[in-house]
Amino acid sequence: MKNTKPKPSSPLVGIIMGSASDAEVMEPGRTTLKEFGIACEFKVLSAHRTPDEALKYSEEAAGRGIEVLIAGAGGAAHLAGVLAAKTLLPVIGVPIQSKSLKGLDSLLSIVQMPPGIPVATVAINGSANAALLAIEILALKYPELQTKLRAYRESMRRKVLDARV
Ligand code: RP5
Repeated sequence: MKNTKPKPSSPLVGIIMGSASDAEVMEPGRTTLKEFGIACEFKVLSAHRTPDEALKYSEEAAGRGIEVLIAGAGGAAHLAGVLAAKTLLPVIGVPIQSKSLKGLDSLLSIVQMPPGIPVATVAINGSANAALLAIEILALKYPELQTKLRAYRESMRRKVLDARV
C-alpha cells in the first residue's frame, strides 16, 4: 500500500548549503520543516570545494528516501544546478545574500538555469519559503501536510485580520 504519512524520523528533505557561513540563513528553512513535523538533513557541501561529495550526495539522495532538495549558496552560486544535474528530485535554490553584490549574483546564478535542468528559485535568503514550497510538493503525496498547510495559511490570515494599527 502507498505510504501517505511522513515518518517523523526519516528525512524527506535535504537542505544543503555551500558553506557553514550559510547556515544562519538556511536555519529558518529547517525550523519551518520541523514545525510541519518533517525531518531533514542539514549539511554543508560545496559545488566547487567538494564537487565529488556534492554529486555523490545528490546521486544517492532519492535512494535514501529524500524527496525534495533545498540548496543554498552565495556568489557564483552553482550548487543547486549541480545537485539538480544528478537527480530527478525537485531542487529548490536559495540565493544567499553576498557581501559584494547583495545576493543579486546568487539570485541570477540560481534562477537562470538553462533549459533541461530546472531549479525552482525563491527570494534572496528565502529559506523559509523554500521549505514551504518543499512542503507543498510533499503534500501532493502526504494529505496530512495539506491539512497543516491550510491551518498555517488560516493562522496567517487571522494575524492580518486581527492586526491592530
Ligand atoms: C559560497 O560562497 C557559499 O555558498 C557562501 O555563500 C559563499 C561564501 O563562502 P565562505 O567564503 O563564507 O565559506 O560557496
